[in-house]
Amino acid sequence: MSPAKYQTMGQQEGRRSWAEPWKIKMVEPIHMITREERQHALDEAGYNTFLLRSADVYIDLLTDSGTSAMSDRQWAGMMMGDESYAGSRNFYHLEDAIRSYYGYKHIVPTHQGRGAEQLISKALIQQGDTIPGNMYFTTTRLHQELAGGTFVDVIIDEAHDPSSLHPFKGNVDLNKLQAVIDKVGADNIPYVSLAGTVNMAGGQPVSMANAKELRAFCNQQGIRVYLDATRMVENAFFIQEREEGYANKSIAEILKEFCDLTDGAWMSAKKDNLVNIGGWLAVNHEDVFEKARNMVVIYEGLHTYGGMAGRDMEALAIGIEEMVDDHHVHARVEQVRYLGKLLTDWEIPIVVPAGGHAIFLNAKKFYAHIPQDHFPSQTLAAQLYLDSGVRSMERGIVSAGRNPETGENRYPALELTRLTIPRRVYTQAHMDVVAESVKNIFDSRAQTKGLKMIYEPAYLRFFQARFEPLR
Ligand code: P61
Repeated sequence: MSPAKYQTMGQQEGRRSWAEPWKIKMVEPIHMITREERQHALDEAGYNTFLLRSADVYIDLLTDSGTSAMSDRQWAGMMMGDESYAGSRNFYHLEDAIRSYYGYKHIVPTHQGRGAEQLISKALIQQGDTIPGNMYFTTTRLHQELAGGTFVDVIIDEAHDPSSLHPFKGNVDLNKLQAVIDKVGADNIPYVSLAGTVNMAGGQPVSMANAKELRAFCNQQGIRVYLDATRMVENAFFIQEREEGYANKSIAEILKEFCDLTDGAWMSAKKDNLVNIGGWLAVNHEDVFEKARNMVVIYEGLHTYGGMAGRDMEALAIGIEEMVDDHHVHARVEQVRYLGKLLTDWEIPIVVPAGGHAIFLNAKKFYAHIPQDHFPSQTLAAQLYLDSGVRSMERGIVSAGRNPETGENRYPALELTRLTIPRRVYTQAHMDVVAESVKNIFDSRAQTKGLKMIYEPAYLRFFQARFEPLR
């Protein structure tokens, strides 16, 4: 008998294959429009994937935010919405879920993550304060700045190096943190802004050991630690996989242990929590809770709904219960890795190790001939869409924006294009189509020219900026 021609992914890797811990009950048809139509759509969108209409997109890897598929239990929960203005029973379910799985005492619901960012920033930051953190995130930093603070990056150097294989590239460098304290004084640092699986670094995790060291250090200095828990479940998976002593602990146990090292968290529930809209702030200190609860009624809604409908809060509470299932997290991260393995095997430059929620193409290397001022990541996102209708997101110089004091462009070391995988939505076959399209534009990269920005909005410019191809 001749050797078999085909091998499953598991066989290729000498292991038994695994599969997602769910089956599909409802489908949403998608289709690819023609190349001419895609060119037209791209022109109309000013070469910005945020400005495309989703009907013109085939496989949508713009974001994992609010794009998850909900379970049958969550949809059933939607029917149990208690749409009372005050004291909805769904709020109390949500409060219980956050207390049980994250362990914080006081909960303030918000319409999404940036609502919670606004509350925590306004509650804690005074004009002139400094907020150190493990790499900026666009909305987080903007709210810190709008509240009068300045964000300072204290992530380890490896995070800025796409090819470093450090297992915890999200870690805080305590020497950098000490240097910030020496410069501005601990009294002018309201908190350390710590994020799980650091989004802009490529979805890179923070180790439990680092979080423990940070906590001890901050206790000595009298500084609080607040967590961006948006993708903390994925961080817990990496700790379970990579950190000594955690292999036999569940995701739920690791999540709780990590959160216990912090004073509170803000959350975009649109990610880990498996819902299409929602967010929350959860804190342990009474004084912070008091401030946030006073403000939530100005900016979001009453403190028992914070901008969400009762049904949203019910789906969110159930999503929290589902997100800690070890099989779910394993399948989610392994799907991301599957795409990463194909691309690395084909020598296409990506951020390694592959992160929790996305594969980040290293556009600086991919288009080594395009200078950063000509927007290589934005160009890559546009080319990928043109090739196959796959939508991705720029995470480079456009996202980094301008320094508010000098007005100069920031030039981030990382110039990346993000292929973000929604949870429980796409299959391995979709990943194959995406990988082949990336390869196709990689093979013809020498012919590709960069872009020129022709419209720049004042805030978070990447969302609405417009571009034109350089001829
Ligand atoms: C995303 F292009 N993320 O990754 P909200 N913290 C963290 C996030 O990832 C996050 C928020 C807080 C998005 C949506 C988005 O520059 C962008 O619920 C770690 O979106 O308000 C959101 O949570 C904010 C895309 C946000 C962007 C900002 O796709």
